[in-house]
Amino acid sequence: MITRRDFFKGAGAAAVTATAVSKVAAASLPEAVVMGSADTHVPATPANGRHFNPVVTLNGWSLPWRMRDGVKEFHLVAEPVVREMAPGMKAHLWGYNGQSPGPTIEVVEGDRVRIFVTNKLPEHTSIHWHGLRVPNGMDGVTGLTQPGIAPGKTYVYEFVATRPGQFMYHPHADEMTQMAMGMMGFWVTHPKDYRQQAVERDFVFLLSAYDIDPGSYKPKPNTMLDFNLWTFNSRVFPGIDTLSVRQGDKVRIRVGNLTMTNHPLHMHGHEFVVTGTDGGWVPPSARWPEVTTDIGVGQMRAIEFHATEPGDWALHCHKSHHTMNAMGHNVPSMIGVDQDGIAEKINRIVPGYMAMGEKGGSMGGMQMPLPENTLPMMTGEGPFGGVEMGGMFTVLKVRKDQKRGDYSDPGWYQHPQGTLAYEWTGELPIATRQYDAGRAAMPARQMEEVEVTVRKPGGHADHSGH
Ligand SMILES: [Cu+2]
Repeated sequence: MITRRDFFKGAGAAAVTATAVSKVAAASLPEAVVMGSADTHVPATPANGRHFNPVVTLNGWSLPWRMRDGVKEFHLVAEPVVREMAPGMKAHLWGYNGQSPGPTIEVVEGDRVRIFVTNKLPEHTSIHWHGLRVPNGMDGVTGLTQPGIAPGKTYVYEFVATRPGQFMYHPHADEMTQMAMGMMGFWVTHPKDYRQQAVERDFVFLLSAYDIDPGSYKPKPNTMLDFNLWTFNSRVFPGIDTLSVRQGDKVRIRVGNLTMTNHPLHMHGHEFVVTGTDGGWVPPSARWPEVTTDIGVGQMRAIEFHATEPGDWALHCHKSHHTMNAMGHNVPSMIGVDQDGIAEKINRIVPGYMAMGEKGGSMGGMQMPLPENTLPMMTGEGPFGGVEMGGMFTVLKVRKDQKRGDYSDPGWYQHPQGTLAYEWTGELPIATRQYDAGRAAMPARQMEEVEVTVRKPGGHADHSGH
């Protein structure tokens, strides 16, 4: 739900020092809309300006604008926020308009855009429009193209959005701290003609990483590499919403990486093509199929595919330590070590120590209750038990009956008979197992005979026939 708050009531304290904004100028500021929840908000059809097909920000929202004399005016407020990273864990971050990441900004190629940026942080900031073509003085690099925006002040950025595509915004001021604290947002410039490169579902999210000690709330801004929470839009599994689509939909997923390492994003069940980067659209003749695409630091990728395969398909970073939450890091390997009661003993000397299971790291091996505001390192319940994942992991849900414009979670996939892996009990089940509905039914007995025949060395069966 969007909570609209009167900017001047909300900014009472800041207004005292806001000398940059005169009373007359302040009266003409667009309202600063604030988001109170970390749910996915499906944007409405644009009320004014040139038509476009809005994107869906995973666990996020798009910033409303005001049209004034043909200029699209947005108001971003840089401020401390409380972001729920998953149910059971809240992080005290810095962000924009109530959340981290900030709202997605959507404009159309050719739009004149004016963005008011109010700083409610305890230190100066600026905004750089990553990938956008802007006049040099609008590039937002503190010290190089502008002074930092002091606490309490409002700056105005104004330019014409030209090249369509996917972009990001983030501070170019005390960057290490401000990005480690969650300051970033997605930007989409839609093509002039909304039918160009149109898809049925267009998802966007940013990759960000945090170092938040178990039991605490604030990220450590000096961490260079050893982050322990790997997120899609400052959410971790199982707190990340599903990507729910209708079978047959053409789907685009646009991802930007503002962490300090690369992320090979892997999708199950479908192959896709990389159709765009933050540098533009890839010419069709230069595209190739993938099931994993590596997204480097400061890079963006747009991938596209036809969601032809119904089911619940994992979509995740392929670095396995990026699909776990904070508790799993800096823990020695105890595989094969009998550690009965060892965690309790060590805990008397090293509080917070958690033993990794002797048979691996699964939940059953955990011997310690979690500190407050801490997520289990591998978690999430599926229809068949624990998913044992965290971090950068979510599920692409492809359903035949998912309605157009419906992004809600359709629940767990019901696998048609004969399409589910099953436990071997010594013989094939009596019921005929059909992998493909189009295939002719074959009694189990007969299938067994075929198996036996093809496995016989030098047998009469011709392998090429199967
Ligand atoms: Cu990763």
